[in-house]
Amino acid sequence: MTSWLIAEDRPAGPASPTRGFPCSPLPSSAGPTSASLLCSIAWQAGASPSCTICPGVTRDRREAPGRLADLSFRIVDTAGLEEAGPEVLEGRMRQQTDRALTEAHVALMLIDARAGVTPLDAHFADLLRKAPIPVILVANKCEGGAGKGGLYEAYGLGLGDPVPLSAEHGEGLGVLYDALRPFHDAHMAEEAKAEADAAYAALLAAGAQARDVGPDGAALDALEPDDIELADGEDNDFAVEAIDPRGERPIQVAIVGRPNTGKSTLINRLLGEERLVTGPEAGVTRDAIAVDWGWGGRRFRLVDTAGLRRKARIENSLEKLMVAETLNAIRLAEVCVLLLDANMVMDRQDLTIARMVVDEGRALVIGVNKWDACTDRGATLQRVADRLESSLAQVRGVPNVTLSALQGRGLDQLMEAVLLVHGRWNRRVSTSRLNRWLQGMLERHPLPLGKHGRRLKIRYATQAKIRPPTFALFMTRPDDLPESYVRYLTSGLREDFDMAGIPIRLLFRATKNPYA
Ligand SMILES: Nc1nc2c(ncn2[C@@H]2O[C@H](COP(=O)(O)OP(=O)(O)OP(=O)(O)O)[C@@H](O)[C@H]2O)c(=O)[nH]1
Ligand SMILES: [Mg+2]
Repeated sequence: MTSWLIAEDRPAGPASPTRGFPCSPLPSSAGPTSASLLCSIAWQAGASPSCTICPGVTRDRREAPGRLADLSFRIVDTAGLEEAGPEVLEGRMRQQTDRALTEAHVALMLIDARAGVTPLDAHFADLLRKAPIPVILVANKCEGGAGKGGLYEAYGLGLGDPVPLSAEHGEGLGVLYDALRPFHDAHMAEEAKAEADAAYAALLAAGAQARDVGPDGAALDALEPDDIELADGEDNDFAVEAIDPRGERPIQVAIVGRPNTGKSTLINRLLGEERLVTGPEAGVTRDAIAVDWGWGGRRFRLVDTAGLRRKARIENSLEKLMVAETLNAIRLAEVCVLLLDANMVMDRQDLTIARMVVDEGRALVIGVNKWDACTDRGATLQRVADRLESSLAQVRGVPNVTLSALQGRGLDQLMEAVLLVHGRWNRRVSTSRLNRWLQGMLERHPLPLGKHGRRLKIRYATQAKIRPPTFALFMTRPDDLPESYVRYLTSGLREDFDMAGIPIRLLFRATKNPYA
């Protein structure tokens, strides 16, 4: 797929909410932005990148699939191009942009045509001219013929003819299409060639295998690729197998926690590259960023999230949006890793986040990070265990793993725990087993009398849903069932069907005749 980078002069301005494109993420104090272009295109493609609507927000690079008529591509929206060293945040944001510049096939530089060419535009045009990537200059905010002055000025930037566009109004996309088409075609031709090479290599490999197992032992040394006939579609299968041996969807894992606990560092370490901006400042990450990754033969979609501060400390609408985005990431996740700082484990905010995860019915793993810097390991582990027992008893058995994202320790154990809870979260219990189990539970502790003086009866149970495991129980007078009995059943299910640490849901349904 062609990959396009969108860059623009985006001084990290003070964040303030703005009106704007319904699905417009981020930046630029200059108004409709690269991000609104990203969204405009991605949105037309039917994709819904998770977006916020504040300028100057993005720090990481964000990616979304896009489509413009028949062109499909991956759009990468970047933070600014400020020149600074890695010791400051802007410098680390810039590193992300530089990396995106080396990976993309073409860069789109956006200027605000109504504001005209600014000195900053000239500066960035200079930088992009030196970058190893073709550039298309886009003069944005040209809706209804506005911004003509800026459009003409843009010729002076030395980046070729500017494309007049209005990202917000969706005008000028045809001209953009014409500008992009040659890059798309060139890339497709390259891909076709690479595919042909891969198919050729696969044919050679198939030839080698055939020689190993040939029924008559005949050597196939002289075999040419053209001599081997593949059944219809077989070559495609080969390609698919190489990418996705099990044909499974990636397991969606959100990394959540308070600010500064090492969430982004953890994902970088797992990926083995500096994909996300990290740093000692609290609140570095602002967008939920998803990256695909493989481990142990499985595919994962790791989602970095903005750190969650205590509700009382959330001051502005930007933070509220960040919280909303993190919550959304939790809802979309299958497993959530709650990352703690080993020197400040399990304070109230950690517990609040853990409860959010459980209430949303997600599987939870607790990662005690910064173990390398932990001053009292024994006390830390004791505190984690005590707090889980006292405040999260409704999901007894949540695994916790100590790790150091910085040093890359404990990562395999963390991923094993993720797979373990994912398996439990997907647990399915057969109806016959479930009802045998239910009879045993009812015999051990008979149901109490209902408010009308008759003994309650549970007649039948079945698992209605997995992810999280949800059981429907059909009974007389469900409203009379005491909470303690619900807990008895839930913890029995958890223990007897190996679902430790998993939120389990019980739905009680009234049978038709309460007197039966
Ligand atoms: N000693 C130690 N420091 C770590 C470890 N993991 C992360 N850090 C440091 O903790 C700081 C915060 O790391 P980030 O990865 O940016 O934290 P985050 O949770 O993504 O922070 P926000 O995005 O602000 O929520 C950085 O200075 C990291 O170098 C670790 O395992 N050990
Ligand atoms: Mg972060």
